[in-house]
Amino acid sequence: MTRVYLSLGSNIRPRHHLNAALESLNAQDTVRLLGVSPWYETRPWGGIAQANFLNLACALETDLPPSQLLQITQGIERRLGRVRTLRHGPRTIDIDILLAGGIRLATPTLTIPHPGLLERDFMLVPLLDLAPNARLPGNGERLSDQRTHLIHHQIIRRLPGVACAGNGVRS
Ligand code: PH2
Ligand code: MG
Ligand code: MG
Repeated sequence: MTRVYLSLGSNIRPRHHLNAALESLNAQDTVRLLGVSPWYETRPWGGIAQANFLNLACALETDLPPSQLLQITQGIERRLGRVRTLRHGPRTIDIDILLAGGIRLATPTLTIPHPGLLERDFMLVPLLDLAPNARLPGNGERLSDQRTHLIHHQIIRRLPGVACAGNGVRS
């Protein structure tokens, strides 16, 4: 089993699409959803004027290799109406793989750890909520030590009323 952390984001009916994506992940036979971070309202990163996002992270366990997990997450994105028009533009749902156990991977379609993880607060901060002791594969650096090196600070606020369902997630 591999412990995987995903980053989810949406700025088109974000509450609806994030809930729908989490339900779809939970409904997969091949993955076990372990926990969901608090939800964050974030300013758009990437230089395009667009609506604010909601971002969160979730933890799951799976036996699937990352390439097959990507097929699943892209299937969910398609079903939730994701249309790839503008790079970094508005989206109903974006599901990115942040970490997958001790795996390091760089292919044309998938890079793990996600290249934005150490730069964008909306990826790192929810992950640390879920997994405060998480480490980077390879050098084993603690992700919590990387927080001061973030370059993109998009988080506006943590949404109230959505508790961190870290139910049994150990990192
Ligand atoms: N995703 C993007 C582009 N910009 N900005 C925020 N705040 N959150 C995102 O998830 C996001 C973004 C491309 O994946
Ligand atoms: Mg993304
Ligand atoms: Mg993506």
